[in-house]
Amino acid sequence: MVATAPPGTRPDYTIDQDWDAYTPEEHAIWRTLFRRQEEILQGRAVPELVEAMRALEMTAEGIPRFERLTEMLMPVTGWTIVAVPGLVPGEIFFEHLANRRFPVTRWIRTPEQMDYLEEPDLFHDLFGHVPLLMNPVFADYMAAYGAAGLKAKDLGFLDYLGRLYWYTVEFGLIDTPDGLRIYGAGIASSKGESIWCLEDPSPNRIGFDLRRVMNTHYRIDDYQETYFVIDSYDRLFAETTQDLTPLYRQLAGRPPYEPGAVLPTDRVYHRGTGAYHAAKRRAAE
Ligand code: HBI
Ligand code: FE
Repeated sequence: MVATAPPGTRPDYTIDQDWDAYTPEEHAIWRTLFRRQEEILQGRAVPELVEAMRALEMTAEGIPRFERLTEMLMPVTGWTIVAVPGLVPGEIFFEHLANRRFPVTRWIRTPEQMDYLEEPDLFHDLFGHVPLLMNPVFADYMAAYGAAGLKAKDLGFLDYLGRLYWYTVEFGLIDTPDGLRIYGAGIASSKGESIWCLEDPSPNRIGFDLRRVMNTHYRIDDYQETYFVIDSYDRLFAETTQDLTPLYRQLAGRPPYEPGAVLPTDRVYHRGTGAYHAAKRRAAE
């Protein structure tokens, strides 16, 4: 679903952030979310995520100014922050990423949406996605991903890249000497999933493999049944800058794996019990 562009949206779907228009209530929602998530991420997210927030002067004080973030981000990895009204068409999204412009949704969730909302809001995009753009390797991966998306679009293989994005940029885990850590924005911006993805026995935790990830369905409405674990951002960059066309052709026609599948070829960090999603399926019957 793509947001219909409200009046004043430019052809590339960007708008002005209009920081002065945020209400005290909206700043208060940012403060509540920031304080809660910053606490939860201690010891659960990669250290560079919290370090980057400090470097970007992103605090609980209030909603950051995109221009100020861009001033600090641009010299480090060449990325800029652009305001958008919400989800933008895939091609526009890839075009922005390929040109090192990260689209950040201007609106922030309401108090009723505090724990779950289906579309990315300002907190998801700023708190979840932007800090890692300060990491040079991850920042290069995101630009390479955008370029790959523009190529895949012409080839009709966007689904494969959508899954890659989902299982890395949104819901990725990374192996560190201190154990598994969160780097995916969809987890980092979510209270429940930040704890659940690492500590609950229910989900699988499986070593990242490009083919495997590109050919595995994901959940958009609930916690993931499987989290994929990388060993470095370098690996993501290296695999995404190769020519993916032969890989797409190999995968075309093979039915994707179910989200909860565990294959004999998988490097299994943790084989999940699946109890959480099984209980949900029973409750839905
Ligand atoms: N638009 N603003 C915005 N943010 C996203 O994360 C986003 C998007 N459009 C499409 C999209 N993500 C995904 O479908 C990508 O896989 C293309
Ligand atoms: Fe996102």
